Amino acid sequence: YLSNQEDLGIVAVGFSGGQGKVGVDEGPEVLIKSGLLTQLHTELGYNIHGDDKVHLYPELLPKSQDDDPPYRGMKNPLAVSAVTRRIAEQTYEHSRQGRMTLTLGGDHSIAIGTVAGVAKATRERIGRETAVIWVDAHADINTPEDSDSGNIHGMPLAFLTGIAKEEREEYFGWIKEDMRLNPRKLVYIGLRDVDKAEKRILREHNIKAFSMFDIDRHGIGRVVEMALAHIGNDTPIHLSFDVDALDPQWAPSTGTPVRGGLTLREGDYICESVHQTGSLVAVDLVEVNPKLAEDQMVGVQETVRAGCSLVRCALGESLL
Ligand code: B3U
Ligand code: MN
Ligand code: MN
Repeated sequence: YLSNQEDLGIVAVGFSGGQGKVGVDEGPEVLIKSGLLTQLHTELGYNIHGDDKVHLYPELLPKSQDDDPPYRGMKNPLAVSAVTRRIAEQTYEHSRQGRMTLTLGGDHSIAIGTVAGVAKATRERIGRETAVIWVDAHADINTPEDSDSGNIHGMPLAFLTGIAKEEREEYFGWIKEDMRLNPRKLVYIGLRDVDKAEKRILREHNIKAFSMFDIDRHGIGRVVEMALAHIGNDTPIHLSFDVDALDPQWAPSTGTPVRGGLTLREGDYICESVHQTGSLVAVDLVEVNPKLAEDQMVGVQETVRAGCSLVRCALGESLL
């Protein structure tokens, strides 16, 4: 194992500034209230580190929208940059100590912090580059200039890989070389809503991506096998799971649902397989928004159950 299997560092991030819909900041609270951390402790035997309180980072947020005007077309750039910088410190601290690191979001912009912090810690701890498996309906690799929405949750991988460049510290210039993700170590699973400019980036940088088409064609078993083969053995893996990778049938309570997604079993299978490698060092679960669902009660409950299942599978529930 590339992380200590007894110790789990938790970062619960109540943050929604990477996109426009309120409610995703309540995701971690709902996941925790449903008993997720208790299950991880009592059923899977992890020692839980880090406060179980949800971080809202009020001291880092600009006083008003007027204090955080768009920059290069990005919305809430100062807030997202400051919060993700702090998250990077939190995940770095857990990961440096060899803990498996679990981050509950929040929108997917928070992965700027989680990936940066874990990448730096893993470089220092075992001298290796971390690979990222990004499970998502979307590619989240828009540069600010390419983005139609200006939402930073559609950009994290552009900043993490260095494809989007920025000098100013307060606008993600804090992401230094030792925090970066090598584009060759990035693999996607589940894509089905990718912008034109993002497709060009994936092609130009030769980034490995398995879309829903590939899953239909080869089956989830073969796709995961190919994804892991691309990463290679003994490479630390950070699994960043956007709940919208699942079909809205399983996870309706999310900001940008896209039909034709993964079944819950396919999602769980990805998580189980990644756990089984023994190389997992960090997991993110993001974009659970309890305020969004056609049928509020049923939809939220289903999404939360699905999210908890994914996390438990990634942390070893299915091992016999
Ligand atoms: N690619 C679009 C849409 C999107 C990305 N991530 C989500 N939605 N969740 C964008 O806004 O960049
Ligand atoms: Mn995403
Ligand atoms: Mn998504």
